[in-house]
Amino acid sequence: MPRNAYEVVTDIEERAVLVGIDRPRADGWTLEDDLAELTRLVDTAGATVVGVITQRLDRPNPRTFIGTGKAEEVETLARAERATVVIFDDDLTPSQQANLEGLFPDIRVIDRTQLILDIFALHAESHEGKLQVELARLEYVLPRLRGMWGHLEAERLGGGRGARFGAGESQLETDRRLTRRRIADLRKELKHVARARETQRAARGGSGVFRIALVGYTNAGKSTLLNALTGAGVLAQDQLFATLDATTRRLDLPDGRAVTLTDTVGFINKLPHGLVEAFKSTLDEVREADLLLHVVDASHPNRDSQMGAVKVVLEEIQAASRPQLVVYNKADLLPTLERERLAQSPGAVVVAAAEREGLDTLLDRIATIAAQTDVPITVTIPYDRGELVRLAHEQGHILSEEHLAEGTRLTVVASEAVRGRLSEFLPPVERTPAEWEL
Ligand SMILES: Nc1nc2c(ncn2[C@@H]2O[C@H](COP(=O)(O)OP(=O)(O)OP(=O)(O)O)[C@@H](O)[C@H]2O)c(=O)[nH]1
Ligand SMILES: [Mg+2]
Repeated sequence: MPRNAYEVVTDIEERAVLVGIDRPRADGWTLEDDLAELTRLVDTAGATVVGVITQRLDRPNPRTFIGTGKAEEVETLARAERATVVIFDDDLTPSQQANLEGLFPDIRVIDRTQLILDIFALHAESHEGKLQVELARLEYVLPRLRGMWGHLEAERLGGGRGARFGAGESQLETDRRLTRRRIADLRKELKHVARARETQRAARGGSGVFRIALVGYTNAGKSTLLNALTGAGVLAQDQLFATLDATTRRLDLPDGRAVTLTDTVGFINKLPHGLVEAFKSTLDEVREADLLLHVVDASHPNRDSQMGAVKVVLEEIQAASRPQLVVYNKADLLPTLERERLAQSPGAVVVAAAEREGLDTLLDRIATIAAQTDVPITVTIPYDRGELVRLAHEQGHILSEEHLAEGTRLTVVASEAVRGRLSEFLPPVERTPAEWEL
């Protein structure tokens, strides 16, 4: 069977050897954290970790990433453990990957990014999700295509002898051309598919309904929280990247206001850039939300680093400036003292979504935040336009009401849509000096 980067890692019973590099880090993650997370990813992909090799290294070897001696050690361990795949925690360049596969040709060599792409491929359900994943995978594969002459190409890329291989080159060029064409087609189709959802989203945005997006590290409990708050019934399980598709549900707040709540794909440390790009349209929901609920697995030993990683992704998708409420979840797994300490932190609430604990406090906080964004308007509605007074009563929140000679004077907090209907009865705008100059 030809070995290529399209293969899903779980096609056969995979036995994996992990390779991690111990190097100076500034982001709060340790080698052990990284390897524990990589093990979780391997688990989620349905494979088994049969060995781990680490190396202290300040700078990766440009040819083989790890040193040559270390590569031999990897091979020895992999053979002893009958491993089918070697997984590097760090990104390999296409030539490093090719060179390593050249060293042990019957064992696949992949990196963390490819493993994450494989998991996404396994979990993609919707048509759009599948297209997004295929796009990300092909973008990843394109520079790694080696055609049927992979070993020769590998040597060339690795700076070995030889420059061009006639037949191999042309086969490779065909593969590349086909892949590029498929990428272009996928982009086009994705645009088309995204348009329908775009229209719904625009309608929700235009209606002035307050929009909330759940964001957070993968497995933090976002889907569990959506289910607990809205009875959405989406998949929630102890797996990384269980959710890929965005789901939006209506949520009724204690003050009677209806808002929308959207659950979407989780983030991870070093989330492959290609995936962020491919999921752009899904993540628009996050970028345009009025409030982000940042769901955190408060019981996770890497809680703070995970929060940092979420911040990095939010920055990457230009959503870091959205208003945020931190939701420390899985409080049932915390010692009481820690729970109380977290509850004191400003801009945060503590819940246990799976136990339905703390949800009332959370809803009150959301209601308060949503209400802060309201700007009341005062309108005087003539008595022959009673339907607008009714509209204000039904869909707005009336702060005061007076019956004057010229009509009903209302001060009301309402959605943009309702404000629009009432706007013709706003008092004439008092213009500021700056506006006079225009
Ligand atoms: N103990 C405990 N477990 C919880 C709680 N909330 C969620 N979980 C568990 O955490 C795991 C992940 O929950 P999900 O809701 O799927 O997490 P997610 O953030 O949607 O994860 P992805 O979609 O994979 O990114 C599941 O096994 C849940 O049962 C909680 O309050 N307490
Ligand atoms: Mg989920």
